[in-house]
Amino acid sequence: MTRDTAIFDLIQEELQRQRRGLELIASENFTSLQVMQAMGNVMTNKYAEGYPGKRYYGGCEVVDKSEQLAIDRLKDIFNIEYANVQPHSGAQANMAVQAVVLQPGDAILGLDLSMGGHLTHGSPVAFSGKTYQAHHYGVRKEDGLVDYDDMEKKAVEVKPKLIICGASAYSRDWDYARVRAIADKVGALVMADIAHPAGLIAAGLLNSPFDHCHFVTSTTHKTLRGPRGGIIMMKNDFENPWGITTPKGEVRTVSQLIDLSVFPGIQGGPLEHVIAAKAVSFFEILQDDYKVYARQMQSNAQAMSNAFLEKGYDLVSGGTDNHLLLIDLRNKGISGKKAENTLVKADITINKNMVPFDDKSPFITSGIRVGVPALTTRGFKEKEMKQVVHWLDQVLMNTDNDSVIATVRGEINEYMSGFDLYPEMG
Ligand code: DSN
Repeated sequence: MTRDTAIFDLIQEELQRQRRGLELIASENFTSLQVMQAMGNVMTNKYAEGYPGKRYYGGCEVVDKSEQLAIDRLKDIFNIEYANVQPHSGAQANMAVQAVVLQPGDAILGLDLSMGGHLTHGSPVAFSGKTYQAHHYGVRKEDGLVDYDDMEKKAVEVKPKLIICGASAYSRDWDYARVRAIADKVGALVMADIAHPAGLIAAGLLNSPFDHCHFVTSTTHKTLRGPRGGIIMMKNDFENPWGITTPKGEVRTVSQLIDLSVFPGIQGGPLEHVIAAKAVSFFEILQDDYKVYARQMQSNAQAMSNAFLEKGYDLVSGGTDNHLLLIDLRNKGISGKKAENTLVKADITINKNMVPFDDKSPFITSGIRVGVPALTTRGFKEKEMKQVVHWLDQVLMNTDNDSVIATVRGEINEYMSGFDLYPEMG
């Protein structure tokens, strides 16, 4: 077969891009080589609609074992009763849970996207906002922390069937017990989307949602450092409160409904090659050195936070508990868009991000989000974080000075050559 050099050349180009730059996108990471190898395997050839032991195709005996291993390892990581490892992404995980709990038009309550929330938590441009009647709580203007009083007030007003906690641009921990108390008051169920902090929760460094939230969803590729994908978890299974039965008239458990919601509800054949890679990443998380990595992520984010504060940057909520920072650039007179576009010229990748009570559009934004999972994987520690902030500041203070930007890029490229990334790939 003729080799597709166009694509393999681009893969090489992307490897060089990842190697030479500072990767600060809070939702990105570098998987281990074995996670990546497990993703490119013969299991991609296999159809396996259904679940281990209950498939619609023959020849699933091997992928059954691999998927079961992924499920068992994930259950071990979080000490939980139920896990579904098939969602192709975090969006599908959230969609599957919502499809179990909600009927079209039902009310949901999630953190506002412009305050750090996520598209799948009821944004009008996403399925959740189009299908359900979405309401939002926010963060407090005075300190940038989630406004649980606002959540409670809205919950009492709109009586949501589902309250969603979790965020994609929030640097503080969550009070899951408070969320559950609010939900109980109005008869709602709770879904925690821990896509961002999952790795820190796995390592016991942040509050665990499992004792308080009925459903917990996550992606696997952010702080968990696995392949791109989604997962759904429950600490305890329970009988469905909607009286849904099997064809034989037995009341289904909620875990059965979630399984059915993922397949055949919203997905077809599971990506068994990705599930194998999820299993490998779960194996890695169960090793002691993952805890060391997670602790380093948290220390690095704190070191970065202190370095930004020393240089007069305005951090939403004043700092961080997790792996990311949200920086309001208004006092520096730069938009998020300008910052993102200029930093990338110096091989620094971040994303522009709205800040709470932003006066700019999502295409411009007043802020940027920076995160440390990827650089921590590269081996960066607190000392290197200070250097990173120094470079960011130099570029942000010289957005129209191409010579300063080029000098910073040269320094970064030289520096990064001292931190291996996939040396086996040549
Ligand atoms: N797009 C992801 C992030 O960057 O946080 C969330 O889905």
